[in-house]
Amino acid sequence: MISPLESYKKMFLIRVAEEELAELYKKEKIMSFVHFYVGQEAVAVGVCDALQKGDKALGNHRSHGHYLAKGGDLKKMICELLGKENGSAHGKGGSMHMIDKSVNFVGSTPILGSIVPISCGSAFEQKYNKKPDVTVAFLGDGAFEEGIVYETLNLAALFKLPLLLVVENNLFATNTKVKDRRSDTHNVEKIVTGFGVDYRRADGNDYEDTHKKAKEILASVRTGRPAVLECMTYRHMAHSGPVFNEDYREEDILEKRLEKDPVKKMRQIVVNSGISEKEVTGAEEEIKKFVINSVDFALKSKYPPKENIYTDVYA
Ligand SMILES: Cc1ncc(C[n+]2csc(CCOP(=O)(O)OP(=O)(O)O)c2C)c(N)n1
Repeated sequence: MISPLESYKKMFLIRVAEEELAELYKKEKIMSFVHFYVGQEAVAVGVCDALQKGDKALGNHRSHGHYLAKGGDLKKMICELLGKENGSAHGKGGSMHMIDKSVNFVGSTPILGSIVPISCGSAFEQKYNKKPDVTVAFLGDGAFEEGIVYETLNLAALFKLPLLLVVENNLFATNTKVKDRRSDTHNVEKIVTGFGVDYRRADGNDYEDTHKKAKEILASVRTGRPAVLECMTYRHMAHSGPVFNEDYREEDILEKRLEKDPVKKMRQIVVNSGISEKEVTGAEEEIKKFVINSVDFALKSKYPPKENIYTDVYA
């Protein structure tokens, strides 16, 4: 069993790493779009804590948190963002193409919905080869509106695949609200269950609720009942880049978001579990040091040599 402190450390690592990366972004050290995960940490960690080693995960354009929660290497991740050779894709993928087979992070792609059929293929392979593993795909509420999602739900139910789609509903797709994109009667649960796929909803700002529901639903996913877990969450930063506040979110004011800060909430759970304030602060200091060292390592790492320009490139 994973202790609350272990889970908190993972959430805190994601938070601090993202905040440091935001600083690098402002200094123009990252030469691509970056979609920060700040505010959604309880989803990645809550779900990944319920996974087993052999289980596979895929992500989207906002996947630093998914990658780290699945056991990814922070140094490799920062190198990848900076286009360095030590990166998880040798600096050729960048922020939106996280991949690391050593931790069964199959990959992430920014074309909305594109990982959904790939994750279905992965789940098909697991079932076909009688493996005990499942595949989990993380996607946003916007991506969940792509047509390919519904074709995939149909196939996953038909073939009884061990597939879990985790929908991170942060209420926005770029700057368009869910309620401006869907009819009043749109009902995700009815749509999903209409295909014969199980559905659960979790408070994605709350590690415990997300983890509990992920654990429960994964037990049946593992038996070949595909499912959707919709996690209600907030992103604290802009759609892309590190700006904190945006004027299109009038009903989603900053204070309301910060009140539900999942990292703050998890810290309280750790303290309530009997861990001393001193131990928690000590762990936080260690993580901050680790993040600073990792950034330093990435800044000092080399860019890939020119002769590798066609290596690992599909042509
Ligand atoms: C097929 C496709 N259409 C449009 C875009 C441009 N785009 C990138 S992210 C995004 C919003 C995604 O929203 P959501 O899936 O809810 O994820 P979030 O950014 O909220 O985490 C859009 C429209 C894209 N990448 N792919």
